[in-house]
Order: sequence, then structure tokens, then C-alpha cells
Amino acid sequence: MPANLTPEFIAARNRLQQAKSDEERLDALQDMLATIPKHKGTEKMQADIRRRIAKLKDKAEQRRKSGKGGATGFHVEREGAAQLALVGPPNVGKSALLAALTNAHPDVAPYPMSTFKPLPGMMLYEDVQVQLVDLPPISAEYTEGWVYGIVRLADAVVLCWDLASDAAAEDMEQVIELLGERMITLSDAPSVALDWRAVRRRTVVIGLKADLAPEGVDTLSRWAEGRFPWLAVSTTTGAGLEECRRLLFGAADIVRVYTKKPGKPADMGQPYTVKQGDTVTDVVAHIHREFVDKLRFVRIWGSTKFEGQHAPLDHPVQDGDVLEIHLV
Ligand SMILES: Nc1nc2c(ncn2[C@@H]2O[C@H](COP(=O)(O)OP(=O)(O)OP(=O)(O)O)[C@@H](O)[C@H]2O)c(=O)[nH]1
Ligand SMILES: [Mg+2]
Repeated sequence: MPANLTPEFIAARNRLQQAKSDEERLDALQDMLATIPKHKGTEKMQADIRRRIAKLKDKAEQRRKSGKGGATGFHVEREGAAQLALVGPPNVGKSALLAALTNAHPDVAPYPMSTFKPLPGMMLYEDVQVQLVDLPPISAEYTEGWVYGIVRLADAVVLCWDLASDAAAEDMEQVIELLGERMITLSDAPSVALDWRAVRRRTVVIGLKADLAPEGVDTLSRWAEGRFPWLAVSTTTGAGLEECRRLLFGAADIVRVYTKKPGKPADMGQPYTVKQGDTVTDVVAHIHREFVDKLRFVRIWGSTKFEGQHAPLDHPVQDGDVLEIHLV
């Protein structure tokens, strides 16, 4: 059994064991493929999962052709330091937000239900890339199961709110209720798997169309206060978008760590990214698994009391820390 299976992978595997329909099985397998650590030790397992997905998709396709229905679903390959899902009711501006913050070119349209499959885009925040995934809207009538699957797997949720709509609060409560029925709880606390099925996802709220309806900000503020961090933006004028990048990066709970060689300045190029709460040992393992066994000590600049002090290996690193790793 390969080591280092993530809690998300194990939760998806448990879901597979408990699945009662092919749709649930496919959903669980796609989650497993998205969360399985990609290294040599899991290659056979990955191939097996892919084979099972292909088989179920074939079966669904056969059913579809014979007129018996059957959804195939989608999954999004992870890229960058974290994956954030754009979630909300129809026509609020989710796709416009993806277009404004990333390199992606989604269809943006003045009518509801214009997005029907997931579209990822990469958002650059300072020196780190974060993946945003545009999704079809969440509504009681139309949302397919795989949409919830992607939300469940994302590192955090960006709830998109229409400042120009009188029904914004009502619509949002419905989105939250629909997610809740699928065991996805939105919160302003860090994302976590609660058990084999239920997850809690860190959430921020972005109010769109601030240019059209600045008066809508009051309603959003009253609704979100004490519940989720929020921000009003306009994808048309660009107002608030810089701040939005910062808020989204914060929601991803990523910590950037830099390294240096003894006697040399820090390498401030590409940071290593780990999760909030990860320790010095986690960082070393992330850089190179074999380094952990060869580790003598680590000096750290940033989050410790004294610059360059020897760091306890269980010390949680902070965003911007510089590590000098000494091996045997
Ligand atoms: N004035 C203004 N219009 C916006 C803004 N953001 C989005 N829109 C408009 O709102 C409409 C809906 O935008 P979309 O991005 O397609 O909305 P969506 O949430 O992706 O919609 P679905 O995919 O159908 O759920 C489009 O006409 C956009 O041009 C904004 O900040 N200001
Ligand atoms: Mg859309």
C-alpha cells in the first residue's frame, strides 16, 4: 500500500465502498483520481481508477444512447498551489469573475445557465498561482451531482453574490441549503473533512456588479457580517479586483516558504507552498521525501523569535518564512 494517501482520497475511497449507484461510484472514483498523490508508488492504483472510470463512462454512454439517461460528470485536474470553486446562483457573474482574475476565457452571458461544464483558470497572486474553477450555477432544478463533487474537493469556496438582484440573500440561502443536503457546510473556518462523507469548506463571499448597484452592498454586508469575509467588486470597472485576489489567496490557507543555501541570500524565486499549520518537517518532506531521513537541522528566518535560529521540527511555518536545510 503506497504511503501518503490524503484524507480526501481516503474519504473518496470510503464513498466508493458505500456507493449505491453508478453515478455515485463515478463521482467517488473521479474524486479519488483528483486526490491521489501522483507518484510512482501509486501508478498502478491510478491506472486502475482510470480503468474503472472509463468503464462506468462507457456504461453511462450506452445507457444514454439507448435513451435511459446517465450522467458522465466532470473532474478538474488540480494545478497550482490550491483549487478554489466559484459557486453561486445563476447569472450572478461567476464566469465574469473567472475571466477578470485568470487567463481563462469562459462564456459570459446576460442570461442564466450559460455555464454547463467546469472551466479552470490560473490566478496569479504575487508569486503564486491559484486555480479557480468556474462552475454551472447551483439551483434546485438543474444542478448535476458532479458540480457538488467538485465543490467538495476544492480547497475553498468563493460564493458569488449578485449585488444587483433583490433576491440575492434568498438565492444564497438556497445555494447553502442545497450544498448542505450534499453534506457540504460552508464556514469561515479552515476547510476540513468531517467524516467519510461530510466536509466543511472555508468560504468567502464576492459581491459582483458593484458598478450597477452600489446600494446592494448594504444588503450583502448585513447578510455576511459575522458569517463570512466578503468584498464587493466590479468586473466591468475592475474595482476591488486586487483586493479580491488577496482575499481569495487568504481563503486557500496556503503558506509560502522559501529556501536558502548556507552563506547565500534566500532564493526568492518560486516559493514552495504548503498548507497552513504544516510544520518544518512537512516542508522538508514536500521538497524531497528522502531529505527527512537525512535531516540534521533547519535554520529559519521569519516566524521564529530569533532570525536564523534552529527551528524545532514541529514548528508550524508561516507565510514568507525562509528555511536553510542542513542534511547529513
Ligand atoms: N455591470 C456588470 N455586469 C457584470 C458584472 N459581472 C458580471 N456581469 C454581467 O452579468 C451577466 C452574467 O455574467 P456571467 O459571468 O455569465 O454569470 P454566471 O454566474 O457565470 O452565470 P451562469 O453561468 O449562467 O450561472 C453578464 O451579462 C455579465 O456581463 C459586473 O461586475 N458588472
Ligand atoms: Mg457562468
